[in-house]
Amino acid sequence: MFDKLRNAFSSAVKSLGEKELKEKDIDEVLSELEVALLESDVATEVIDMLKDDLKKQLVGATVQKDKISYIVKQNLRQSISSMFDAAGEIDILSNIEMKREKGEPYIVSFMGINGTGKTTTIAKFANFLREHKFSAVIAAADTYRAGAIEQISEHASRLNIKIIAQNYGSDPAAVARDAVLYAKSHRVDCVLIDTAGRMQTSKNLMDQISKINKVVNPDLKLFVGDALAGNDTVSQAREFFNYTKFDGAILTKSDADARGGAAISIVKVTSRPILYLGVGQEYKDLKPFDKDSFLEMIFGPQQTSPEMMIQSKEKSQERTEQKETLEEKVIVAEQSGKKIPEPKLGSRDESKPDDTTQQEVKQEIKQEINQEKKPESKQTPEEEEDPFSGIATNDIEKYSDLFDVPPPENDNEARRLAASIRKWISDGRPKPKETTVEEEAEEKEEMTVSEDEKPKKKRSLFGWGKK
Ligand SMILES: Nc1nc2c(ncn2[C@@H]2O[C@H](COP(=O)(O)OP(=O)(O)OP(=O)(O)O)[C@@H](O)[C@H]2O)c(=O)[nH]1
Ligand SMILES: [Mg+2]
Repeated sequence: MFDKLRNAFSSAVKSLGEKELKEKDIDEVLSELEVALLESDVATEVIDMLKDDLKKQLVGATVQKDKISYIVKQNLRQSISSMFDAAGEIDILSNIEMKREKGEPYIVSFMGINGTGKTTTIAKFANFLREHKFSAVIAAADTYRAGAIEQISEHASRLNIKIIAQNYGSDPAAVARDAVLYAKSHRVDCVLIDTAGRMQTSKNLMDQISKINKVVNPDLKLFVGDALAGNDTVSQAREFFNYTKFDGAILTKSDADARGGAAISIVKVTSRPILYLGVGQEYKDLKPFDKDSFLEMIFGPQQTSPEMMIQSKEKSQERTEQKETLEEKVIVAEQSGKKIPEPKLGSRDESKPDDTTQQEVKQEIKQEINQEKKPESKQTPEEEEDPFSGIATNDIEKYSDLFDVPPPENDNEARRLAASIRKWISDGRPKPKETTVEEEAEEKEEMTVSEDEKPKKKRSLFGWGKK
């Protein structure tokens, strides 16, 4: 009887405690996430890369057992968020302004595979520039695809913007150069270069685009990717990046039935930022990319996970949320070696100097967690983890013999049982028949066992009824 009880006690203690994360634990959580990422159009190759990164970050981390899923998910979200941050931002309007002040045009080339939306995006971008009081000239440098020159000319005429074009088959780099010369001589703020999306071979296309870039040396080389391209996005982005070292990307067709995971693929493969999203077929349908709303679209709102919600039924919602956020920060701090995410609680100074060591910040966060825990319990952390801490083994043995106690089946039962043993000790270790009627009534009141679960024997006093 005693061995069984002791074993059950120790397993109850373990389940309350911490665990070192193994690859297997992370795989379990990631298998659910993988489906969600695939459904969001993140390329499979990129999902594998993200999984590997996450394992490198988390394997060996010590986490609360019941929070593994939450922590893995939050770290994935956090590492994608950091990836976007690391790609940086480009303030195009300020850069145009700076060039204007020097009396030079700001040159932008748009490149991407056929049909991704280059020409449409140029028209939207010209409209966006006009709204910000910048003038533009368009270079019709797709001299390959039939209809390409007419298409961009139509947009230019609707927007009342100058276009520089030559015949089909002429040198696109020469068209681009003419547009730049026009901009310089007419003091136009911006040159927007439309390029072909397909040539006889991919190599021809890449050579042509490389030549344009070499001749006019754009201030900004933009890759136009299609949100619907899924797995193809990776190979497209990689190939264009290898040839052109583009500075940023625009993701089109984000309004269509796509969840935008292609943005993750592009940033992961190229470490270049997504600058704008195409969200429709009208000129106004170009929106600056916003990382936070994007992450929300992919992962849902940043809040407690369902398992946290369940816990919060036992504790107050607010306390649980605060504790999870802080514990998450510890894991990120310990494992990623990256800057600790800013607190959501507003409790720490956001302007903390950059040279603050990880160790100091970790310590600070741990203190926050401990402070959070204090009002709830006066016990030490060890005592919190082990409900039987401080109770002598022979008291447990005696109690189990006297009251014929079966092993607890979960953490709550273990806690209740430990409390009952403590009370029994403080009452002077009474034998079963010594228990007074009042005491029995009092203890019964503490129990939450339903009528049909109530054991018939005296051991029902100690509440190990199944949930
Ligand atoms: N729904 C939606 N459609 C878009 C968006 N951007 C472009 N399109 C459509 O995508 C199609 C192709 O757009 P284009 O601008 O011609 O694409 P392109 O990259 O210039 O294609 P090529 O010239 O063949 O290389 C057109 O029907 C556009 O209207 C967008 O953000 N949302
Ligand atoms: Mg085009």
